[in-house]
Amino acid sequence: MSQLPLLYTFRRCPYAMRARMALLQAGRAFDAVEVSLRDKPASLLVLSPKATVPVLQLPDGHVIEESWDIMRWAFAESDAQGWWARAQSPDNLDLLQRNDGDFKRHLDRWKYPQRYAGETLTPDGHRDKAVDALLRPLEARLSSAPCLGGATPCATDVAVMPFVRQFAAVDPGWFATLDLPSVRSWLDGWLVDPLFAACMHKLPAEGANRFPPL
Ligand SMILES: N[C@@H](CCC(=O)N[C@@H](CS)C(=O)NCC(=O)O)C(=O)O
Repeated sequence: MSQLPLLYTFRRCPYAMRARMALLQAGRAFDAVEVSLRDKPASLLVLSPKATVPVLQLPDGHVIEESWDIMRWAFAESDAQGWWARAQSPDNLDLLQRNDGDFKRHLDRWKYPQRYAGETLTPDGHRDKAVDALLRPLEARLSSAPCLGGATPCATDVAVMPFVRQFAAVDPGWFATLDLPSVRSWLDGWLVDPLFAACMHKLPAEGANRFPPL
């Protein structure tokens, strides 16, 4: 087994993006396997029968199966800049819950209506619910500080950003018309941030590869 932690990841998965950004920001070296969600490797299924990504296998064999828990592990050894500590405020935990709960649920039902037959809301109804669930409270927060961590980012920024990015990309023309100026400039900043660029490194399709550090 690898002497480094081994991350099973999928480049375009927002949960995996948040895990990769946390590992990179915390300076944790890791190997990574790019997973095809249609053809998951047997080694992943053995480690984690629920078979979602990201999954982190530690050198001692311990397995972490949830993205937020991987982020917690990433910052556990050293959190000199308070990325993890500042993510524990009630406001930030509330945003995380909104993101992973109602926002994600409505986003999926807007983006992939064919997967959700029998919904009472229309796809656009889900889109609007997603705005109310996360983007309005996010706008309120970001209108008084540039980041969810305050003057500098925290773990909540990188936990939420990949999902807002996904939402914005469904219909960029419509997103641009929303009265969410602070969310838009926060997102635009993240899209050109070196941490985000580093987390989007393209891995070879095969095997475990050292993930390049920040
Ligand atoms: N609660 C999990 C959710 C992870 C998740 O749902 N990942 C998606 C990819 S974005 C997945 O692996 N889905 C399984 C599949 O598509 O087979 C976490 O936070 O890590």
